[in-house]
Amino acid sequence: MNDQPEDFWTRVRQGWRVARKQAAAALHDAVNTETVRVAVTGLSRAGKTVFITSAVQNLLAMAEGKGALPKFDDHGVSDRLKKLALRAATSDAPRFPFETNFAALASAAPHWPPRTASLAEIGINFTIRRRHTAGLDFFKLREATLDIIDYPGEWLLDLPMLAEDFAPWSAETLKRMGTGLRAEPAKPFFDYLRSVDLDAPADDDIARRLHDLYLAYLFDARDRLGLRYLQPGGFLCAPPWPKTEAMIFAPLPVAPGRSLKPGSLAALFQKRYDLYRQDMNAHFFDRHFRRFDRQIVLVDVLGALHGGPDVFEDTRLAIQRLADCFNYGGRGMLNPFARGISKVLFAATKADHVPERQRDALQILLGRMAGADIDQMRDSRAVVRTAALASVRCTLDDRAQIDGRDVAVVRGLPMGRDKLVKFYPGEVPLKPPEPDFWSGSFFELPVFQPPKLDVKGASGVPHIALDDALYYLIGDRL
Ligand SMILES: Nc1nc2c(ncn2[C@@H]2O[C@H](COP(=O)(O)OP(=O)(O)OP(=O)(O)O)[C@@H](O)[C@H]2O)c(=O)[nH]1
Ligand SMILES: [Mg+2]
Repeated sequence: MNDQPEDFWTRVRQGWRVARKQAAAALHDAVNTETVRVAVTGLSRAGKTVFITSAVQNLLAMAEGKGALPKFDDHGVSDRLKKLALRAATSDAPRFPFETNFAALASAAPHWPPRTASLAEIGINFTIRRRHTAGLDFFKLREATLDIIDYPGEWLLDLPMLAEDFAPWSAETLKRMGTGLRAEPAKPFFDYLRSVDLDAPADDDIARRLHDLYLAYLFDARDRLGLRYLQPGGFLCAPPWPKTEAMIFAPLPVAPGRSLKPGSLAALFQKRYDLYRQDMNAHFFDRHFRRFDRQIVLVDVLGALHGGPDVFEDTRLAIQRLADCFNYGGRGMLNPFARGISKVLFAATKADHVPERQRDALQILLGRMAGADIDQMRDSRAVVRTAALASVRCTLDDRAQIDGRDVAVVRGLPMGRDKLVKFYPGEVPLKPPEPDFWSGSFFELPVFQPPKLDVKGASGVPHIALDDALYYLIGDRL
């Protein structure tokens, strides 16, 4: 049916109005909304979940004008902030259980949130007045979304595996297993391995036995010895895809470059190792890790010192390997993961275990643990910094007499105790310590009870330098 001329022009006018509105909305969105994705990474138990919980609660308190994040006040962010709201879950990832985690910290008997078993994400929407509006209302308010994800620290250490084939990965892993603290828990695995013919046709029972013994070693090394550089991380903490037979493998002594006998155990494990890397890449690194703008790598430096020479060396190696993976100028293959990342912060956590005087040393030591790579990264596209922080400050600075000397200490309530104790952590060295450093008794490290918090979170969570870290990461985008 043909339009009457007046109907036709009415529709043209209507269409034009709709198109104009849509174009204005699209322009408004393009100009006034943006998303900043911050990756919070770190080895297992480094303090990622606590960092995110405290950061979110303190941002909420800052929006209420509670002065929870002084750095944001100093830079006028709190004044310009109109609204801050947590975003509902998206279909991208399960929501970070912020409310449950905060409730644990703020309960009548304060306790720490549980270990993370899978990936979760939280989004925070900021409605904020622009610094400069050029006098136009159109530009007055911006919407910025901050996305933060949490995941088990174990998965992170699969990142270096992406650049390593089965033979070199096996060689390196078996070498580490044969030395230091690891040798004892690894013994049953090595004993059985010696009885296995790697060129014989693959046998399911042998494959499973090797895998089980390797798993037992990994768990023992993590839970009893406190070691962190353990791969594959998906063996210790279920990976983000259903576990299949393809995950039944272990490192084997196969010569790099040698072609493996088809159908043999060695060939089967090599195939499964490649499948594992493909899955980890597709389900975690490619889907989540790659899309970040900013990166904070949390490191429990004090825990590493407390653990003694093997644990310290293990942590140092892990941090160095990770720094290498984030290095733009370094290994080409991994660069895509860091493609969009323009700021990186390496932060030593739990700095409330040491008095103020020693927090600088903690930061310097962390920089040196990351090795030369961290300095190379400074020259590259990303700005890299180091920091020492406490997401939840559980102690106060104090002084005590030790062996007739007046020393700086911290005072806090160890978990499960009813009296505050003064605690002298020992001197934090400025560089990875020499062997004689470990001969003295060093670094007692109690788990402190979180401080009493307002359940409604009105006044935020006490912290040390969390505001500096957060402002460095996102301040320029607010
Ligand atoms: N005193 C103090 N202890 C902290 C702080 N942050 C973390 N901790 C301690 O470190 C433990 C581990 O912190 P989490 O945040 O759960 O560590 P994570 O990196 O998420 O660990 P995974 O989920 O196992 O990878 C906590 O249970 C606390 O005992 C802090 O700021 N101060
Ligand atoms: Mg966690």
